[in-house]
Amino acid sequence: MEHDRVRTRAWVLHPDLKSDRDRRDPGPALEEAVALAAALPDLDVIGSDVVRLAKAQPGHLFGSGKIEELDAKLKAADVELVLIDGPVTPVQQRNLEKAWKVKILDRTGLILEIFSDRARTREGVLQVEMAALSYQRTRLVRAWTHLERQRGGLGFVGGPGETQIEADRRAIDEQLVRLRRQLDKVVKTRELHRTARAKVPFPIVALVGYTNAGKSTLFNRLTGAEVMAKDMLFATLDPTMRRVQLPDGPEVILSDTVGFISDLPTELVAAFRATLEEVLAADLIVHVRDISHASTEEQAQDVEAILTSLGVDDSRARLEVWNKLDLLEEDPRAAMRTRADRDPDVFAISALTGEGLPALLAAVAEKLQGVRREERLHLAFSEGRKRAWLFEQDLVQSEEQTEDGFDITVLWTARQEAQFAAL
Ligand SMILES: Nc1nc2c(ncn2[C@@H]2O[C@H](COP(=O)(O)OP(=O)(O)OP(=O)(O)O)[C@@H](O)[C@H]2O)c(=O)[nH]1
Ligand SMILES: [Mg+2]
Repeated sequence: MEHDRVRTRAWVLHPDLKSDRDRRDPGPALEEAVALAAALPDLDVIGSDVVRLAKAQPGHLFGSGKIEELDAKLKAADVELVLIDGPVTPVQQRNLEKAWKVKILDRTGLILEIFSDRARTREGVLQVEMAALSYQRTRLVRAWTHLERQRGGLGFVGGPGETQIEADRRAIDEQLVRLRRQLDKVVKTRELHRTARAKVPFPIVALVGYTNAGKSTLFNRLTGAEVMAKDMLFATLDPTMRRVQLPDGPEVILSDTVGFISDLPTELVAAFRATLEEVLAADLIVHVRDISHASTEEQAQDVEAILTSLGVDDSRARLEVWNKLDLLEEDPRAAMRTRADRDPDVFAISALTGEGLPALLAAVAEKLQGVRREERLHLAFSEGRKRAWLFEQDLVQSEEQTEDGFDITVLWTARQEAQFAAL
């Protein structure tokens, strides 16, 4: 007998909606949905299908013929959970659960489950809980008319259904307020850490990118750290930071972050905003892409859109990394190198074999040089503490003593200048 946790037999469906303007290539989309499902422990993905649809049916999402056909399949495979890779309304969910006698989870629900499984820090746990509750709250509202009918109420305002929904909603709101308070406390503690970190002289370099692009592998390779790098979506959730000495360059702080994905639930973006914004307040953003992936262009666009929504604009120093070069055949690999070479801000690499890393590191050093400006300061003798800080941070290029103090030439980033001003 097995004594490990009960495993759930799951099936993945990707609705391919003809009416969807942002329709994704169904093959890779289904593959990604299966990988998402596999990212949850205790799930066995038995099978998967793309379901072509002219448009979503309000009641059951799929047409009746399709529902019967799938019913037979699901029964034969003894499926208990169906993951639908897209939005499913509460009404559609109920109806499909009844028709197939299975549990239904939609894409947002699945991503929330994964995040909840991965969260390690107190902050991460609280953020995921808040996101899940906010999501539940929207489902309550939309389920309302349906519940009214279920309970046989007349459906006018003030009926028994509304009272129940109102009560549920209030309970969620109260819980959200409690979580928010706890989170604020955690964030305050972290701010203390951040102030400590602000004293660190090094420029900050943030690795961002689509989930599974290879950020943690690159991070590990550059820092010698053992951050979980796995062929698993959302392996990394909480940001990790490490010091790295660039060859022929400054020491920097490298940060690894949670991966992005298309249709990232808005509740999650909202919940993780504070953490992400802090990470993204870096001096240099390095966008890591899996260049061997069939949907690499779409993934890059999704990442760009999320970065923009988080307030990272074109003014920020940026590099793009085309990772997993080793997975390409020889000819496309050579072509990719040539294409990357044409753009001074693009680097083709393999985090696995180490190919292309020296050039990338040199570019990081050079970019950081670019974001640093030279400035002349005059400090009075009484400002010894400030002067000491500049030396501690290794920002001083040259110094001359004058009658009333020091003329100092510094080389610093805007972030370092702001730190100096706050002293
Ligand atoms: N062949 C090859 N595989 C790579 C390379 N870089 C990363 N991988 C693999 O890709 C998978 C994902 O790598 P991770 O480093 O965990 O990706 P990530 O971007 O940190 O993913 P999340 O934390 O989920 O956002 C792992 O199986 C890695 O071994 C590479 O250059 N070549
Ligand atoms: Mg990672």
